Amino acid sequence: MSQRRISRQQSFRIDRIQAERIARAEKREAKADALLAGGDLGAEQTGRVIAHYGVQLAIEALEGELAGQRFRCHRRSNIEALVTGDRVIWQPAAEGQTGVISALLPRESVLVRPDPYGKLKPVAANIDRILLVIAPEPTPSPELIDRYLIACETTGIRPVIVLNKSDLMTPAQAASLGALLASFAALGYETRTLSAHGDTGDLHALVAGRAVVFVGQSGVGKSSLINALLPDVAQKVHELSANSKLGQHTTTTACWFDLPGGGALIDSPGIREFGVWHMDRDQLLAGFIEFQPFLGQCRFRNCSHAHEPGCALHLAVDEGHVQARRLASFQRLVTDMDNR
Ligand SMILES: Nc1nc2c(ncn2[C@@H]2O[C@H](COP(=O)(O)OP(=O)(O)OP(=O)(O)O)[C@@H](O)[C@H]2O)c(=O)[nH]1
Ligand SMILES: [Mg+2]
Ligand SMILES: [Zn+2]
Repeated sequence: MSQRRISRQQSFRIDRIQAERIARAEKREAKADALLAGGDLGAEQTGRVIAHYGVQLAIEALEGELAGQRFRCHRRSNIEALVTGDRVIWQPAAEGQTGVISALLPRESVLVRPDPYGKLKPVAANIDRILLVIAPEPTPSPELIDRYLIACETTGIRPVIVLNKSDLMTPAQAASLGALLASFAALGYETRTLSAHGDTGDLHALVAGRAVVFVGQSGVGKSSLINALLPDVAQKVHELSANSKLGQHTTTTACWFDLPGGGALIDSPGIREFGVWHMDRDQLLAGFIEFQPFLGQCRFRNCSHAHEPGCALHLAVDEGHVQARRLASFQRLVTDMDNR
C-alpha cells in the first residue's frame, strides 16, 4: 500500500467540503429537532435501521400496528451516527413526511472498517454471524483475508470463510483455493465452498435465524448470495446498488433484509483495500487467533516477535503450531502501521 499524501490544495478542498457537509447536517438535524418539539409526530416506538439513503435512513417498524413497514427518517442532532442494523427509538410523521429517530438502543455488536483515510466507520450493528466471502475472481490474497479476519475478530464473532463461484473454478484453482481454505480451517475457522449460481450447499442452514453480514472484496458475489437466499428481494438488492462503470451492480450501502423464518441478511459494500493501521499492536495480535496461547510466553515481556531470542511465536513456528506465513503477515502489518 502506498503512503497517502494529500496536497495543501486538496486538504483545503476537503476542509471546505467537510464544512459544507456539517452545515447541511446541522440544518437537517435542526429540522428533526423542530419536528420533535412541535409534537406533530406519532408515538415513540422501536425500529431498526435497514439502510442509509445519503442523509436519510430507512427504518423498519418493529412493534405496534406499523410493525414490518418501512419509513424514511432523519435523526435527531444529539445521537451518534447510526448504522444498518441499529435498533432505535423513532416517531413516525404525518403521511409523506420523514419520521424522526430520537435515540439509539445499545448495540450488541458492531462491525467496523476503515474508510480510505484510515478512520473507523461502523458497517453493521447487532449482527451475530459474519460470512467472509472470497472467490476465484477477484483472486484472494491470504494477507487480505488476514486483514478481514482481524476486523471480524474485533467484533467477537468468528467468521465463516465462504469460497463462492465454485462453478467457475478450473481444476488448478480448485486445488490452490482448496489449499488456501484448508490453511484457514487449520487455524480454527469454518469454511465452505459453494456457488451463488449453483450448488449453495448448506448456506440456508448457515444463515437461518441469525443476523448475518456478508463481507469481502467487491465482485466476490455477496449480493448474489443474498439473492440466492432471498429471491424475492433480488430486485431490491439491485435497486439499492449503483450501476458501476463496468455495468455491475456494486453495493454502495449496507442493507438489512429480513429472513422469513427469523434472522436477517446484511449486504455490505466490497472494499478494495482493508487497512488496519488504525489499530494498535495488541489489537492486531488479538486478530490472529492461533497466536493467543503463545502470547505472554516470550523471554522478553516487551517482545515485538520480530528478532528477539526466546520469542514464543517463533518457537511455535519452528514447532509447527503457527504458520510462518501468518507470523510474516503480522510483521508486515506492524511495519505498515509503524510507517504511518
Ligand atoms: N458464475 C458465477 N458468477 C457469480 C457467482 N456469484 C456472483 N457472480 C457474479 O459475480 C459478479 C459480482 O457479483 P455481486 O454479487 O455483485 O458481487 P458483490 O460481492 O456484491 O460486489 P460489491 O457489491 O461490488 O461488493 C456478478 O456478475 C455476479 O453475477 C457465482 O457463484 N458464480
Ligand atoms: Mg454487492
Ligand atoms: Zn515474541
